[in-house]
Amino acid sequence: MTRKNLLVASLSLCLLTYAAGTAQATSGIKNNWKSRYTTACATLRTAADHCLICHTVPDNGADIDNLNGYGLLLMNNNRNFAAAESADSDTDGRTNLQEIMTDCTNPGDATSPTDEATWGTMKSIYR
Ligand SMILES: [Ca+2]
Ligand SMILES: [Ca+2]
Repeated sequence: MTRKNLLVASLSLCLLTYAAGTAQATSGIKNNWKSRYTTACATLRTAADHCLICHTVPDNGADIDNLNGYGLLLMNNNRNFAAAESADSDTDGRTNLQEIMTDCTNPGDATSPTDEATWGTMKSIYR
């Protein structure tokens, strides 16, 4: 193996190792989030799979430049979910925990619609 080939092989190995480490870190917090909120609605669990609970750009969880308010709060609290639950990160009038566990809305997006029927909607169907 020539010296040049050895250098190319070493650089490739370094890049692969870095990429694997980055992917592992981002899937770690996604899995931790889904483990904590096991009964969160399917819409939010899918959003978590694509990094959209904490980021504004899908599938780009390694980039902290696109964190939303909820993602920033988690980052500043060392990824402590409990510490972020009582806050209203997107200032839409609902706490992060309420959005995740009750309303099925994104805690980092003030305009996220819910796909879960509210009690008022259900009552109006049966009137
Ligand atoms: Ca909120
Ligand atoms: Ca929201």
